[in-house]
Order: sequence, then structure tokens, then C-alpha cells
Amino acid sequence: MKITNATFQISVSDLSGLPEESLPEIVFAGRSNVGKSTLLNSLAGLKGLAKTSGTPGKTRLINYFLVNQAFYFVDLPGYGYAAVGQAEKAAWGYLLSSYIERRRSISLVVLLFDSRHPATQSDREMLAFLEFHEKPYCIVLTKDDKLNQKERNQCRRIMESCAAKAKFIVNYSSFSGKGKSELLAHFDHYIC
Ligand SMILES: Nc1nc2c(ncn2[C@@H]2O[C@H](COP(=O)(O)OP(=O)(O)O)[C@@H](O)[C@H]2O)c(=O)[nH]1
Ligand SMILES: [Mg+2]
Repeated sequence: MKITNATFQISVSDLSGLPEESLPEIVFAGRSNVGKSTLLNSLAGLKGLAKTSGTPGKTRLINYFLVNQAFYFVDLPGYGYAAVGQAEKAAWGYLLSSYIERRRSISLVVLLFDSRHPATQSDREMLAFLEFHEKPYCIVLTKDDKLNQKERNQCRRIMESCAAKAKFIVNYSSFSGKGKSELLAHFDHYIC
């Protein structure tokens, strides 16, 4: 797949604001600061499409991007950010889980894990949630440029054992572009 066009469509803060389920959705989820917005920009080849930030915990909305006039990339709120109150955490958690549970137009959930600390407690909870609801998901291991080969192999081994139902696992660096063509090629199978 080649992305020829990507535009921001809508941000929603509750499920009632979601667009009609008329187009397939590739959904991006991961801990806050994992590199989700940077990955979206890297895939689309547009620096400012999704807002990136050095400060974790900023995205509290579900953001929709229309790609090639044919499907949506959906940027979910980052989870696992410690420095927010319990009530706020519960509200995001509810938005996130009810969206994934109920949305029928989801073709694939792309779960981003930081290569340097794969499978933290909140990541494992997310994995268990996706598997319980039998959602098709894949793993993207972000910030690959920060690893040496030994760490890369180790990270891969951990992932293969804890994400047994992943459709595929891709090592990615938004800085070098590593993994981009591989990931886009996989997406072809989920957008018909
Ligand atoms: N080294 C490296 N840093 C990255 C990469 N992708 C994102 N980052 C950095 O990680 C931080 C969080 O990125 P962001 O995309 O805003 O994370 P989000 O909270 O998951 O959307 C920023 O400082 C990015 O520059 C990558 O591939 N390599
Ligand atoms: Mg973000």
C-alpha cells in the first residue's frame, strides 16, 4: 500500500460522536509516549498530521484520519500514564475499551510497544483484553533505533512468547523509516 493522501477528519471524546461505520478502521493503541503520533506521521509521510509531544498523557481523544479516501487510521488515547488522577484514568479506560469492544468497523488493532521496555503491566492488560475480545491485532515495536542487535533479539523473543495471537510483529523506527514498507504491505491484507 502507498499512502497518497491523509487528512485529519475528527476528534471525539465519547462514543456518540464517532463517524458512521462505513469505512474500515486501522486502530493504533499503546502506552502514552510510545511513539504513536510519530508513527502515524511517518506512515503518512506528513510531519504535522498527528500532534507529537515530549510530554506524555496529552492525547485524551479518539482522533480519526481519512487515508486514501478509503479507510481510517484511528489514534486512540495513550494508556498507562501514571500522573493523571484515578477518575480521569477510569474515563479514558472506559472510552478505550468500549470503543474496541463495540466498534464493528475495526479491521486491525496496531498495538505499539516500546522496544526498550516491551510488555509492561498495562501492555499485558491490553493484550489480554484484545485476545479476550478476539480482535485481530499486530505488534509494532517502536524506537528500534535505540536498540543494539542483542537487545533487538531479546525484545523479539519476549514478544513472540507473550503475544502469541499477534497477526505479525514489526520492528519500527520512525526516525530511520525502518519497518515502514513492511507495515504498509501488511495493511493491504486488512483493507479490501
Ligand atoms: N528514538 C526514537 N524516538 C522516537 C521514535 N518515535 C517517537 N519518538 C519520540 O518519542 C516521544 C513520544 O512520541 P509521540 O509520537 O508523541 O508519542 P505518543 O504519546 O505515543 O503519541 C517523542 O519525543 C518522539 O520524538 C523513534 O522511532 N525513535
Ligand atoms: Mg500521541
